[in-house]
Amino acid sequence: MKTLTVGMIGGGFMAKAHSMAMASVNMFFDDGVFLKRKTIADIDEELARNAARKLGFEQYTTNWRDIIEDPEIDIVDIVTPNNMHEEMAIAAAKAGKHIICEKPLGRDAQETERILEAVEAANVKNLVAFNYRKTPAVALAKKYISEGAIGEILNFRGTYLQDWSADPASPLSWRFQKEMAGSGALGDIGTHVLDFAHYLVGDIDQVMATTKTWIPDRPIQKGTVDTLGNNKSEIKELGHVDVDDEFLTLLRFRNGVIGSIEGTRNAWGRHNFLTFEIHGEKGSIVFNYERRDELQVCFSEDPDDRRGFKTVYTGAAHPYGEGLWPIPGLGIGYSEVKIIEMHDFLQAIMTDKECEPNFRDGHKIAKVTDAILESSRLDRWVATNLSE
Ligand code: NAI
Ligand code: SOE
Repeated sequence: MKTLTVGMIGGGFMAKAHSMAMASVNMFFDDGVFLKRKTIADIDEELARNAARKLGFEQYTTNWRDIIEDPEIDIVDIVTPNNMHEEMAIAAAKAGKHIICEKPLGRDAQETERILEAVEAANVKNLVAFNYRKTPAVALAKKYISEGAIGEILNFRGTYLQDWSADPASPLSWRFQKEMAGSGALGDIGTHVLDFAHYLVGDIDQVMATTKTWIPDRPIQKGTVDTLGNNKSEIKELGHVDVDDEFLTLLRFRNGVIGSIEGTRNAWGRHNFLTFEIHGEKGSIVFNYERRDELQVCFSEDPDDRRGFKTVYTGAAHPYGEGLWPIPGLGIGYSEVKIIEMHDFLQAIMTDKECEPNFRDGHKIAKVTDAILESSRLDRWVATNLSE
């Protein structure tokens, strides 16, 4: 068993998810690697100390560069707000560390291009955390599509609807500030659906979009962690939201497929309503992350009196089934999805293969994201220029 040593930067929500995956991955998959959680960094000292204790790190620091400069550290895991990804990822690449970086890879495609250049020059493994494509049902959809089970794809419809910011009292965290987030619902949740589209259908060539900010001002939030609307601010003063609350976009894929995506964090009653529906010449596939054990499929070749959607519950017979629970329906959760992501990252390191999705994928998604914002501004179709 090889040991690889980890430094994690950021001590909030994703620090917990990634640490849990690091602690559990060996219980599910045999990758031949043990991850030693050495150092966690957070700018908030109390938070860093607590994160180290709770998440199983040997030590903490308030200076993330301590992690970069530590020669024992093999892997840097970046789970900070989006504005820090570029500086941290480039420094980690220059120090020769393998990198996991949360999505979106950067605030815009200029940043992601520089990050991509750095990892390619350093030849280090790099994974961008579009974890939802690791859900077994989504990997199964990919398998059906690759095997031609629904024939040539005609269209892709995606949504990501949440409601944690629908209340105007939901505070002005970093996610509502362009300087830190880059964009709003688009970069935060839209990028996950764009990743589905990119993974399952292919490159997006053109977009026609509109964006909207419904709640222009919110109470200023105390502290550096975004509590996602769960704690109302004690501060009455309002600050300005300068990102989108909602976006809609039409898509033209390079292979001729057409599609649409919509995303909002202000849809009361929707929590993690991340869906896609794909129609092909020979059938259809439907997925909803709120029912993530299930893939709905319909095949045109079924007899007229039997044709309709059936539900496949993922289990041992499906992607990643060898490591997960032995009976379908026991339940795939966010934890399992993050464990699979970690397993794929370790596999890439151990077998010297490219990570999927990697920073090249993250850069492509950033180019599409930029084009969506540009299209909304210009009120016309905009090219994504993915091949440049
Ligand atoms: P969070 O607000 O819960 O935590 C961010 C942490 O980073 C805070 O503890 C903050 O103090 C720390 N931080 C800020 N600047 C820092 C610096 N210079 N050095 C060290 N620490 C610093 O944020 P969350 O939700 O964990 O998000 C982090 C990243 O993960 C974002 O890029 C976000 O888009 C992504 N994310 C991805 C999810 C997924 O499903 N893939 C889910 C949630 C977030
Ligand atoms: C908030 O919208 C959030 O935590 C996003 O940042 C994640 O990427 C998403 O997966 C869950 O919701």
